[in-house]
Amino acid sequence: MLNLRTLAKECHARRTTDLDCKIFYHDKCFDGACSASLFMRFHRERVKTADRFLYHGLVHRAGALFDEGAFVDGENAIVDFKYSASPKLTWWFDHHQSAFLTPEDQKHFEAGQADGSQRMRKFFNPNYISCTSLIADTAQVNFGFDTAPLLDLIKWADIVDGARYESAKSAVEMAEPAMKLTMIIESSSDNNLVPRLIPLLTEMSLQHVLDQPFVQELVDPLMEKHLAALELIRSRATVDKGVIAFDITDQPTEGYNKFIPYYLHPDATYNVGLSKSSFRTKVSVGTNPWTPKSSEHLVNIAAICERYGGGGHARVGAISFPPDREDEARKAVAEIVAELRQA
Ligand SMILES: [Mn+2]
Repeated sequence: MLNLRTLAKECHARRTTDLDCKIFYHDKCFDGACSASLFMRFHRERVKTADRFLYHGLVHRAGALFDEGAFVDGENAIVDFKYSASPKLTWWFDHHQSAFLTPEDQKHFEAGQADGSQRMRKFFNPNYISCTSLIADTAQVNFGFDTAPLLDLIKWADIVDGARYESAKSAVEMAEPAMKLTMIIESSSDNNLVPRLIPLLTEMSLQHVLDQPFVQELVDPLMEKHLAALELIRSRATVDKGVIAFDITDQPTEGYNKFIPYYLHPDATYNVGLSKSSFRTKVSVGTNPWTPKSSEHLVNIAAICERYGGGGHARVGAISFPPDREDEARKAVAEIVAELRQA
């Protein structure tokens, strides 16, 4: 059966002369979906070497992140996700502080920049709030790409990825279309949803994307789940010395609005949450985006998460453990909570 299927695939590959560009993007992430969409439009308008675009979501998990076999023979692009030293990787854009899984990966990237061979193909800048804005600026400056029709998308990618919401209230009550789309992207368990959204995000307004029937039908049930998560976290969260901690591993979830803790406890500075989904136990560590504390008084969250094999940004990060390693995850939570309470 397997052989037949492989054979059928090979025959298909030989028949087709289409040039594929496969875009690997940070899955379950608004910026990841916007990055994939913007990259696709830039490639279609300015690079013009692909007949067909394919989309493949990537998530952080314990162990290997990339399956070498997923790369295609045409062009492969990774956006808003960690670097791969694979010779099959054509394009790479990332803005995460923890962009390299290993020092070898970083050396490989730096060698391509130093000899100039990859300088117009692989781009890393952790100063960008969103990967979408990194791709937009890079495409405009280096390739003459017109970003004018996409300014609203870029603005919202920055707001969402940079957690630059006006208030915890606006982030949790989600009146704006970008926030409802974020909720849908972060919590959908349908692997086909984001690949359907990606081509639309650079073609129509966010409101228009939200109004699509296949999107709209997801809103009400997710709002109900969102309110249930709000109540669950309300019942579990404890606050001590400015650090919120909660454990909802007994109620597996594919994601929750990460501003709920600050909505419930606006005076807290940090939040450490332990949750569980089908494929991982996740420790989420965050800084209250509305804290009055200045950045020099805040702890670097990426540095903490990296010590446990996770990563992220200065203000927010995460660590993934295999689903059956809850004990290790719980130990990490206790240590991180203690460290943040002392900070
Ligand atoms: Mn991002």
